[in-house]
Amino acid sequence: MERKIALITGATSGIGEACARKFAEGGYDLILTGRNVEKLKAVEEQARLRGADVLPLVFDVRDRKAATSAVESLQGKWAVIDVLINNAGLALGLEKEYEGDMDDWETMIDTNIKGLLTMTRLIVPRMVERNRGHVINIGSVAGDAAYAGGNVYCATKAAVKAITDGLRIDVAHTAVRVTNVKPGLVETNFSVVRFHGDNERADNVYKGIQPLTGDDIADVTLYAANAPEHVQIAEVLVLATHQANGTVIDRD
Ligand code: NDP
Ligand code: 8X3
Repeated sequence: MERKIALITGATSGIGEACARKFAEGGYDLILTGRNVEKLKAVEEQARLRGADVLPLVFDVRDRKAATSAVESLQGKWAVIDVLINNAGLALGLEKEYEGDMDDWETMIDTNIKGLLTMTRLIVPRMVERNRGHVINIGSVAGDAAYAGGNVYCATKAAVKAITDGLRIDVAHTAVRVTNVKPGLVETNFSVVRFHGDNERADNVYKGIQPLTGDDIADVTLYAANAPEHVQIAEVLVLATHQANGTVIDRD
């Protein structure tokens, strides 16, 4: 059977890295994208060991020119993307909105919203043309409601919901499917990045609760991708068992 191709942004860590492994095991060939060449090589190796043919692409999703030339460089089978996983993203800081760092805001908006839009705009036209494809955006429970200090990050994930819902409407005349996977607490590098490398503060986020893993989210993502063609998993909220929503978390 012909192997499908998935493109994963932010494949160098956490959920993106787990998706690379799970999709490789699931029989996909992979276009892995990220900024860190060394980490990308390591993930590429893991995916190859699991049987995938891999094409690495190094670019920052905020760099529209670099993203465009990377996508335009795709030749042959690599130009036919079956699944786009818009995963690259981050939170920076947990300050009150009136005290927040405006550079952090810009980075989150440029990555989580504009980067995701850039990849969508570059890849979905071919899906529409072929009447086949699947866009899976990694949103968040943070997009459902703001939490203290979440302000701009929560807004970016609320935007991911609106952008995902909007795309689903715009491709409803085609067989292209659109999914918003909304994780809760997942232990990855996310909190280390959020707290600018403060590991102790990052560890505290997952204290007293068994968090989700990148693999848990990758399993759900693969399930959505592999659902029968007539089934569109529009949205899925995946929480840790002792987490009720973005703010109610029962800790030991
Ligand atoms: P990680 O920090 O482990 O991974 C984030 C990935 O995104 C890294 O590969 C990172 O690359 C990449 N990335 C960040 N900025 C850019 C950029 N400008 N261009 C290209 N790649 C970039 O965190 P997660 O795996 O947890 O995060 C993945 C997604 O999941 C994010 O969208 C996040 O918002 C979302 N999410 C995470 C949750 C969690 O609790 N962990 C819960 C809900 C949603 P690099 O190493 O170069 O920085
Ligand atoms: C990541 C989940 O609740 O830490 O989007 O914002 S949360």
